Amino acid sequence: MSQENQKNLLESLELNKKIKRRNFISFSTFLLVGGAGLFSLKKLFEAPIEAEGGITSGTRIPLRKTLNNNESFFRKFFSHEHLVKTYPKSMAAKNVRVNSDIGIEDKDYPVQKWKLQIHKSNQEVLELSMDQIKSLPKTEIIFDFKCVEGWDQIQHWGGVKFIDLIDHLGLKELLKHDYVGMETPNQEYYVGLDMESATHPQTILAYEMNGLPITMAHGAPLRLIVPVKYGIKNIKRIGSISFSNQRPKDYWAEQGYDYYSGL
Ligand SMILES: Nc1nc2c(c(=O)[nH]1)N[C@H]1C(S)=C(S)[C@@H](COP(=O)(O)O)O[C@H]1N2
Ligand SMILES: [Mo]
Repeated sequence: MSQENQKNLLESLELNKKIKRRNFISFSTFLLVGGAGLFSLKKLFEAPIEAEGGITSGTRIPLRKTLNNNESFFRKFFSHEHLVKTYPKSMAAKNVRVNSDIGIEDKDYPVQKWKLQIHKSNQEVLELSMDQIKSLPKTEIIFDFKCVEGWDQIQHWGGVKFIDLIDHLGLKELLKHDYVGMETPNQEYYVGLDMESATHPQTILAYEMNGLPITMAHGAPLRLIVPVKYGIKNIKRIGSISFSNQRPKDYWAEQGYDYYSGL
């Protein structure tokens, strides 16, 4: 072997060693990082599931914490100073879109006999007729109604602000709860709302659409219009309202949709 060749051989052996050392370091780092990842995953899966009973239960607590933090951020963002954009009446759709009809399929539902039930915390139930509701101050709103399925439409609704109704009934104590639950009379569709959104100044219990009584398909005689939320929360044909500190059951949250469903 020439001296030149020998030098090359020695150099390449040296290089091989270096590569081996580097490979060793990378591989160890890989093991360490991977191991740490597995460890936190293991911790996550060993973490207790959120207490049973709540609709969002079934999520590991560390994940639930992140979701809850996001939610409190959005709650502040949609505080009562933040109003949804409104439009002139002339821009409101004449042919108002009808979406799903869960809980309101019955075409012969006796609207005349309908009464709104308000469950007070002490098991007492208050019943209100449509005339009583209509005697309260009326609020109208023209806004862009948005459905999670990807459509939106400028619509004109009229009714009583949820906050005004509670106020006029002298039930402000009930607003100390964290949540409001609403169900159709047959209890087949139901929504849960955080108190901030329920008492938002643009949230109304609507009995009019384009200045006329709400049609059956749109939720006669009374439906929720909560402009800070997607359509799914805007329950048609409200039968009862209740208050709680735990999340009320929510039809679409049970199907995996975001409980909050804010815009
Ligand atoms: N009772 C009841 N309310 C409901 C629904 C429903 O299926 N049943 N669908 C929701 C959805 S997904 C949307 S987008 C709106 C649609 O209201 P609209 O039919 O008046 O357009 O109602 C919401 N409220
Ligand atoms: Mo929707």
